[in-house]
Amino acid sequence: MPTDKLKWFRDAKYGLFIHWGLYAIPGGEWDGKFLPRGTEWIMKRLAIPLRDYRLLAEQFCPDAFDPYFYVRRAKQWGMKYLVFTAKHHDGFAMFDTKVSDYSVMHTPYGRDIVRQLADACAAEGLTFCVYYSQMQDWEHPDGNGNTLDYDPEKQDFSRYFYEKALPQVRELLTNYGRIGMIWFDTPYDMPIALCRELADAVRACQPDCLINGRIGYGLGDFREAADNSVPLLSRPDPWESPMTLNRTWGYSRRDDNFKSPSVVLENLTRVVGKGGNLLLNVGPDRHGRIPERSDEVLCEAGRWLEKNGESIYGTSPAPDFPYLNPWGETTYNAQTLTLYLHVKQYPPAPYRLRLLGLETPVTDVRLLTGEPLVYQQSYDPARDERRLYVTLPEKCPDADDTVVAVSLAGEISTQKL
Ligand code: H79
Repeated sequence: MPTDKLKWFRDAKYGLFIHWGLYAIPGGEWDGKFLPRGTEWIMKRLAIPLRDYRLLAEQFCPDAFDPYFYVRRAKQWGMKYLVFTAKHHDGFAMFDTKVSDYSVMHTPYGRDIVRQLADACAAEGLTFCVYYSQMQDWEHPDGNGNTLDYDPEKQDFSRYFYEKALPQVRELLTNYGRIGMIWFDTPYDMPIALCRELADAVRACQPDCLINGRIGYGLGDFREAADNSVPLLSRPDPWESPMTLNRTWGYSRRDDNFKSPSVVLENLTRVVGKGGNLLLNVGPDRHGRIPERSDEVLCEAGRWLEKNGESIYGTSPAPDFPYLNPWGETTYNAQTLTLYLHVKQYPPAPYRLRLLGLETPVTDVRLLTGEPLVYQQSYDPARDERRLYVTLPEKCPDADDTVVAVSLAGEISTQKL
């Protein structure tokens, strides 16, 4: 039997995305102009010429960067893998590359960030993954996207591909130990033959390294949802939802629109309940510091996960229920035949929850903390409707998400409308 290289990913459920590069220095502001979203796009969106943008490299000196802090925090936050932007669309490599001078090695800091994070992840037992923007590159004369400095008519994309993208991807997969996954982005109009060549190169270097769906043309190992999007329906194959904590991936000096811990948990249970992983982003500042509010929110969500982790990790995709539940989401463990009800809108007196459409007989209902709950399961033949009622304690045990564990007599099945 071949080993299932997707197993770690299937089990992980929750990962940390880190967007960090030169764009952390302006943090969304340039010459009095301000970019409200997507600060990592500042060069392109504010039409900054490459000769000006590249001067940021002379200022890159993150005095507070500590890879172990990131990795330990990711673990404390309940995350099982880390994806780091080795190179974003701006083309600047956060690692030691031999094929370009446009890298962290040519800054006052002068040390390989990818190496430090890879080593810290290996030491701490977190799966290390890299983001690499394979098509857009606003520094290379033949990369995609920089129409300000370069004339698209004169570009030869394959030159960029063979001179920079392919060798850099090989460097990442050769020099940093085991890479759990390579996260490609925006394939757009990259020729399919080159996408295939890229996938083959990854597999030749590290056959177990996963490739995300944004390599394009279905060549990846799993499907990537659109940025900041949660699918409506459950999918049985592995997939992932990448999401920001505020409204930007890169650091912003002004964006304070952070999700609350409760909204983070709502997104996590929604994604996990439909069979996916949540990849949640932080954007460190120019010093290498994680914004304080990001840390607070993720710590609180992490404390919830410490208590309620069994309702997230090790769960499996389940069939959809026929209706949205006004009280919250469900997750399911196929090994233990347990359905978890995540109660976010606590019902008013008489504190009764209703779940329609569960066909499998229920054998026991209790709070995740162990307290047994009164329940009633019924079938109404006139309506052809299956109902489960659960009576909750009067006092809400956890305002962020109270978890109810429903034990089932067999594999879950649900009614369709
Ligand atoms: O790396 C993050 C984004 O920079 C990248 N994908 C995630 C993971 C991405 N590349 N392209 N896009 C997302 C789609 C285009 C988004 C844009 Fe915008 C809308 C570019 C300009 C307007 C986001 C919002 C960036 C600036 C404002």
